Amino acid sequence: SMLQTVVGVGKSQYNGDVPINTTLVNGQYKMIDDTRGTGGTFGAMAITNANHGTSAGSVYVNSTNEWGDGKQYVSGGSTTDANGQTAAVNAMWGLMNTYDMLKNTLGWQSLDGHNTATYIAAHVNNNYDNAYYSDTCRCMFIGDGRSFYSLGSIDVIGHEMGHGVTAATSNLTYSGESGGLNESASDINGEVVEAYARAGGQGETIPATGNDWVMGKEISKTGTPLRWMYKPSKDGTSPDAWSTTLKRLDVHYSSGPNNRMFYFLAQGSSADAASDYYSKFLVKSPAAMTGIGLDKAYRIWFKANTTKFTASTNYADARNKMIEAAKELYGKQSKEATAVQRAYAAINVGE
Ligand code: ASN
Ligand code: ZN
Repeated sequence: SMLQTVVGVGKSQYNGDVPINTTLVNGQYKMIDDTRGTGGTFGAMAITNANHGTSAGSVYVNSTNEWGDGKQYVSGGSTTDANGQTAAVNAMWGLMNTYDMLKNTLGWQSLDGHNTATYIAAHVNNNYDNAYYSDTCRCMFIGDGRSFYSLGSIDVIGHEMGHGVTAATSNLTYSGESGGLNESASDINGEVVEAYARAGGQGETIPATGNDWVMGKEISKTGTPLRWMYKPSKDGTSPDAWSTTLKRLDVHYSSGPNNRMFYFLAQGSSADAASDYYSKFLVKSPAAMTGIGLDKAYRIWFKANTTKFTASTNYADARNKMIEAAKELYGKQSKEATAVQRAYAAINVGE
């Protein structure tokens, strides 16, 4: 390639000083990482400044290779100053780690598996309390937040980019039970990227620890997460187990039981923890189960979502396809396949 990739210093908001890849062009540094992804809108992975609009804007440029100041963006401040760059640093760090987790652990290149470059646009809209993925641009937009801090924590970036992986593979329809599974796929991706990043962002396995099993704690001004994977009902709305009414919920709540299944699969559960919801649904008491660790749990999930799920997969299908994936990866009689079965039984799907 014609571009020269260099390593800059980014002062991130959530992860301290981080090494970020940039590109030196005619004496100026651009927030383009030419080592991750090809093609796409900017020819390589990039971070842009939406500058309070809703389109991508232009790639960040700086006269030195030191970026940001680690502080929350202040509304009304210049978006070309250090404060404006901090959101870009958050974005590049999250995106580098998302890319590396997928590639180094699964051999999956970028979001589509074909290494098509993606980008993140920071400072979308004004005081915007959300972040979102768009499949049109294969990119993500990050708001500065008002009731949240800037929505660029590792788990949020891993979540949004996870929508890109799902869009390129199973393409789970974003409503009903499949929508809940789509959201859960993104929460799972967010936590796995978090675990990978916290362990140093290297290696071919997902570390067993490092993630917090809650979504959005870092961006929360009160310290209260958006979602609790190990016990979704802590948000006051998400169910802990599947039921026939699940499909009517917003996808950010119907994701709950699958998130909990994934937590049990990775981490295990006591009968007590697993049976919390039965006070509400009074079905039966599930057995305690031993987890198989985050690495294996994620490999099974990823295989199922990228090669077995379809747009209309529901919880019952997901359970069957997850068992199939576990058998293919670890053997027909494997403890991993049994663990998948138990984890789904613990959320009232199958037995
Ligand atoms: N941040 C949200 C999400 O990725 C945006 C949305 O509601 N789709 O789920
Ligand atoms: Zn989502």
